[in-house]
Amino acid sequence: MSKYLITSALPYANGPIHFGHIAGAYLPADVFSRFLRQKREEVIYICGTDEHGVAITINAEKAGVPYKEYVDGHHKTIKAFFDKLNIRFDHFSRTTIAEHYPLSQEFFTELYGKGLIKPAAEQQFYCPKCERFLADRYVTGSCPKCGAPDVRGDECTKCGEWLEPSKVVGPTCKVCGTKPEIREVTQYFLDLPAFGPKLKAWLESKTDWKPNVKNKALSLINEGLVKRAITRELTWGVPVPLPEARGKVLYVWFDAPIGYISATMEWARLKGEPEAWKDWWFGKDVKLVHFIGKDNIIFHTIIWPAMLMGQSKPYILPDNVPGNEFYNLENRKFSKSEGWYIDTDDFFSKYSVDALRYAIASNGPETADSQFLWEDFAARNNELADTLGNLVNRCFSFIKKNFDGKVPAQGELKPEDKALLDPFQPAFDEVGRSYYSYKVRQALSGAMAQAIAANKYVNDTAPWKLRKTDIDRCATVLNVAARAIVNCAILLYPVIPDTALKILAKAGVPREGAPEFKPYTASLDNVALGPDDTLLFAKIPDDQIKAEIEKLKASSNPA
Ligand code: B3M
Ligand code: ZN
Repeated sequence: MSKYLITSALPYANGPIHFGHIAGAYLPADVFSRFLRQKREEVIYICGTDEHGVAITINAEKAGVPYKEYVDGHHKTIKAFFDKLNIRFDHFSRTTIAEHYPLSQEFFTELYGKGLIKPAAEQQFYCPKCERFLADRYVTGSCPKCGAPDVRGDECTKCGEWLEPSKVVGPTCKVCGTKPEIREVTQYFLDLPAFGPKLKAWLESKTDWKPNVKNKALSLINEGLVKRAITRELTWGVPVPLPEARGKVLYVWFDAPIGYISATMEWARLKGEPEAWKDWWFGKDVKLVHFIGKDNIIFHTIIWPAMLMGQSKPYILPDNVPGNEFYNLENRKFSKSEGWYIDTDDFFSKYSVDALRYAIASNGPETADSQFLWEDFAARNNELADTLGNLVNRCFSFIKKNFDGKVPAQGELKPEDKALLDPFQPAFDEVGRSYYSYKVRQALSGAMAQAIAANKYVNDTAPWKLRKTDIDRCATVLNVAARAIVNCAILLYPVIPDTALKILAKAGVPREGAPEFKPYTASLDNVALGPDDTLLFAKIPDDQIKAEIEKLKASSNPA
């Protein structure tokens, strides 16, 4: 038994999130933590919204809303979206809670005290009209590489060129349009090169990481680490805890990962054990696992571990950083502003959450970019309806009709019964190994193979015929089928938790918390089925999917 401290990247409280985020950092973590709870491991799953940074201040200003009010709104929307999708955190916090500021400042102060953060002068744009320094995205101009107009100061959104405000051609202040002047300003730099050898040795010791994550991190080190400015001229954020640094805040990427810890502190405080967070963050036996998208690799494998290494308190380092690739929508990036998105209220008024979770998980961006395709979604939904839904429905309604609603007692097992039931133990072993190693696609195909086998078993044994010719054999077949159904539900629980629990309730199986991840061995003889007769999944007709695709194309307005 181990203890697992699981996190998902903290989404910016700067707009709604979409299925692409879900596929990359949230569903995989939810599946992993649900599975670990089934294995009776000790788990906490922590997340929250990332509420600082220039992208947020600009949008709040544009909306004419105070920063706090702006992030409050998005925090709520994002939380509700996770609830809807059954992403079940132990705690969902935010980086504007009371714990977060002093903790972030402590991280800075420790590194500063050790000389691992140092001030240096930098040339920066200053808007004389707004009377402030312009952080990266407050400067706009045209891209020096592709010439695109109105690009951001930090990155050309057209050609992807990595920019600095000083490289932009014809710079103007994004707020008032004034041409800014260059002024010298002091910023504070994290000395990443000082951590290079230690980071490298630590990364090289990781034998079970995804190759894409480990290789990316090591190649960044091999290319040579540079000092990074970790402060900004802003009024929104964690103030730099130095008297000479008035008006500066910590760069959002410095304080954001500290949010994992402050959220755990808040979780502990709310449950009335304010010190309990230390059992996790200082626990030598705890495995810290950060689920992220690939664009966050550098922060979680280099900068954040360096920040942790530089502390004198005994923080643990990440045990693993399962980074996923991107998940698009019908061959393009999800983009609400470009009309290339799915209206989630509309979606969930028609389709099931578990069908979506299943579709995303069976085709997740584990090793390469993947995407939501409407046709694929319908196929996965219909696969669930045809395999699992149909199996459950035919067996249980047959039992209700012919055996008084109780699973009939099992007689002696024949070879074909054993051929269905015996493979469950190896299936649990194999599917379990896949879940443990973040291979959800593989886990799902192993689990569904059992559901397919169970369907075939019911077709081949044909209990509806046996009812007239051999009622005892009919009883045994249904008992065996019911056991197979229960086992399939347990195998699939991490991905389709609601459905799995519904199936267990339909089967009259008692449970506490997540169903334990092992073959179900208790007798089912004469167990009364639950009262619920509703169908698990409705099939989606082809023309409905065609209409969805048409609707998407009609709303598209490429910028
Ligand atoms: N908010 C970036 C993102 O949402 C950032 C992640 C923070 S994780 C500590 O992709
Ligand atoms: Zn200005």
